[in-house]
Order: sequence, then structure tokens, then C-alpha cells
Amino acid sequence: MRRAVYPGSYDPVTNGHLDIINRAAGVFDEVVVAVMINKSKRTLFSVEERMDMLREVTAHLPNVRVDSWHGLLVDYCRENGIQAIVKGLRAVSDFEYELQMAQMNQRLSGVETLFMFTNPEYSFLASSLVKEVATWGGDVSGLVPPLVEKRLQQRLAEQA
Ligand code: COD
Repeated sequence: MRRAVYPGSYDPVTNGHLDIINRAAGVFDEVVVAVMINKSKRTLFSVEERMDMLREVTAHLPNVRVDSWHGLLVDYCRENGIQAIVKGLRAVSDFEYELQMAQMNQRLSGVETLFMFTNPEYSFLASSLVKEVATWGGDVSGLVPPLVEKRLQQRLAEQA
């Protein structure tokens, strides 16, 4: 079975992430979308909330499952029999850091990283930008799935 992990923060999941998930699900037998826990990073949504949103927006994909992990990604791969890491590449600025991580992960465990180029429609899209635009009342419809947009508005209203 060809199994891959697509790791990220997903705070929250955007249509750019979803596009990569859809495409990876067409290439691998199973894709695990892993919410990586970084306790030093302040997030808008809890790990459970991020996982719930991911589960809901990938419910139509039978070979996609959602998980979380605290620790090295390569240890997650080893424990779960995962042979490949999928990453999305938006721009040259993503490339340098991603190359470094891919080479480190390869060195640590032999696991390969496969890059998928962003859909041009979403090349400017990042969770951080979506949160910033939404915070100032900008329109994020079409950038995140409708249910994510709703939860984003709710969370920002709670915080106001
Ligand atoms: N189009 C295409 N791809 C996109 C888009 C878009 N619009 N937006 C984001 N992506 C891609 C990103 O490039 C990334 O590949 C993935 O989607 C997730 O994005 P984010 O922003 O949710 O997640 P990041 O970048 O914060 O995730 C970083 C990781 C958590 C994957 C990384 O820090 C990690 O692997 N941490 C685990 C600890 C570890 O093993 N460290 C050692 C690394 S060598």
C-alpha cells in the first residue's frame, strides 16, 4: 500500500491545502493529513478544532484520514509505516525551507518528500493571511471552505 502523510499546522485548513489533499488522494492509496503540534506556536484553533475541520472538509475522500502528532515527523512515519511525505510548494520562498526539511528528513530516516506545486488559483494563499484578512473584516469566501469561514468568524467574534 502506498501511504503518504501531508503534515502541517492547518490553522485553519484553506482551499490551497484542500487542493493538495485532493490531488494527493488521487496518487496514493492512503493520505494521512497530520496536524503537527507545536506547543511554542500560538494558534487560533485548538488541535481538536483543526482536526474536526479537516475531517469535515475531507469527508468525501475515503482514502484520507486525519491525525495529529507531537514530535518528529519522521518518527510518525516510522510508527505508521508511511513511505512518503507530501508538501505543497507555493513559491521560491517555500522552496528553500522545504528543501532543507526534506533533506533532513531523508537523512534521519530515508523517508522521501514529494512536492506538489500549488494550483495557481491558490498560490498566494496561506492560513496566516486568511486570519489577518478575516480579522480586519475582509472577505475570505472562496479562500477557505464555507464551514471554515463560519468557524473563523465565530472565533474572531468570541475574541473581539
Ligand atoms: N498551496 C499549496 N500548498 C500550500 C498552500 C497553498 N496555498 N498553503 C500551504 N501549503 C502547504 C505548505 O507548503 C505545507 O507543505 C503544507 O501545505 C502545510 O502548510 P501549513 O502552513 O499549514 O503548515 P506549516 O508550514 O506550518 O507546517 C510545517 C510542519 C509542521 C510540516 C513542519 O514544521 C514539521 O514537519 N514539523 C514537525 C517537527 C519535525 O519533524 N521537525 C523537523 C523537520 S526537518
